[in-house]
Amino acid sequence: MSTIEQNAPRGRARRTRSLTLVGAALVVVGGLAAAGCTEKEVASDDGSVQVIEVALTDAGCEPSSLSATAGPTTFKVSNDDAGGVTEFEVLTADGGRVLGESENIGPGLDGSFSLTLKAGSYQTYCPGGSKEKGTLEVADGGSGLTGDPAAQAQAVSTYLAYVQQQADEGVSRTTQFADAVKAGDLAKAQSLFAWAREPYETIEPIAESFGDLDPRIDAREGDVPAADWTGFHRIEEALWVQQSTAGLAPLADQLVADMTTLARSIPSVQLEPSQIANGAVALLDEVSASKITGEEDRYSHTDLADFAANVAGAKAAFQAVEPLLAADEADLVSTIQQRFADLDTALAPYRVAGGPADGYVLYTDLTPAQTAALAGSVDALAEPLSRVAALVLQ
Ligand SMILES: [Cu+2]
Repeated sequence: MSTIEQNAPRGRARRTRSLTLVGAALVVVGGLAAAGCTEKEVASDDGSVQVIEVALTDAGCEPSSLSATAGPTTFKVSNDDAGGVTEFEVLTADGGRVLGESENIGPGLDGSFSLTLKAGSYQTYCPGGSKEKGTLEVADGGSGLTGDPAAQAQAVSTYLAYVQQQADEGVSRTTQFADAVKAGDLAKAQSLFAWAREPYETIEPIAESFGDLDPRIDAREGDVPAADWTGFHRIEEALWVQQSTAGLAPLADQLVADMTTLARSIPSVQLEPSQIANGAVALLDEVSASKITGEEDRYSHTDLADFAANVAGAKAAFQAVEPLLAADEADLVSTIQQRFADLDTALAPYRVAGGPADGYVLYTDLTPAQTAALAGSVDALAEPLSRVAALVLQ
């Protein structure tokens, strides 16, 4: 589980906590909303994006009843001083599925996420508020989306092909890792650990959409009750702290089984281009929250391998949706490409042939100044990348 649990240094007065991709497609919910008062700018014929501002307060989401028009929508979520409410979600009318969310927005922070809203009723949810649930009514916008459906479908299928390939590779690598664990070969198991994780780390936002699969595969100690702790990091703890493979066979088998379940579940994933773009940003947030901090691989210190995998996954997601950006977004595209290249350059000094973190040095070999410089490169990329989701909808 690599959702953000710790605040990473981002060097902004008001930090922006970004969005989490949720691997569920928006569905058309039957029935058009009554024409309520629409309070914010509305997607217009020129394809601009409507912006809905939501404040987190101790009472819950403010306002608690929202109106919008079908089309591309960016939710801007801010929290001035609500200590107990840090998250805003948009859910289906029955509350069964999260369609988009912005989380870890503590006092003084803000965040945003984008969705393509279809006409119908939705729930909003600000857990921890005195009134947690609210409503979102979306009226038919008439003209609907202006995007090219064939190009959008192509972007989704390009990305899902990448996800499937990574998931399959994850099964293969995890199987080899599990075999070393089960053979009692401590040195080999340790040497395969970072390598086995990489495919998972490239597609983690997708995995997170499958209920408890991500915690089963990737939870850290304390994320789940001790008796339920399984997956990569449970095995990592035994290999590095206990220096032993004793008793790990069932955990190794379960890890392979869970990775196999993930790979088999990919064909059922439904996505919209905006969710792919949101996922790219979510992967960079993973880097900031759990790799820059050395939190993720706290026993093996192989965080830089995960770091590189998160960035590779973000790049694949961006490349899938990049053809959907209008020609007049060429500057944004070249900025993002340059920042990916800059991040690669920033990582290059830590890449060593045969490095212990599958080609990288250990996290513990970095100085605080070096991790801060890497964090700066990640932030420099996250900022323009976070603007893509709203633009691919048009
Ligand atoms: Cu992770």
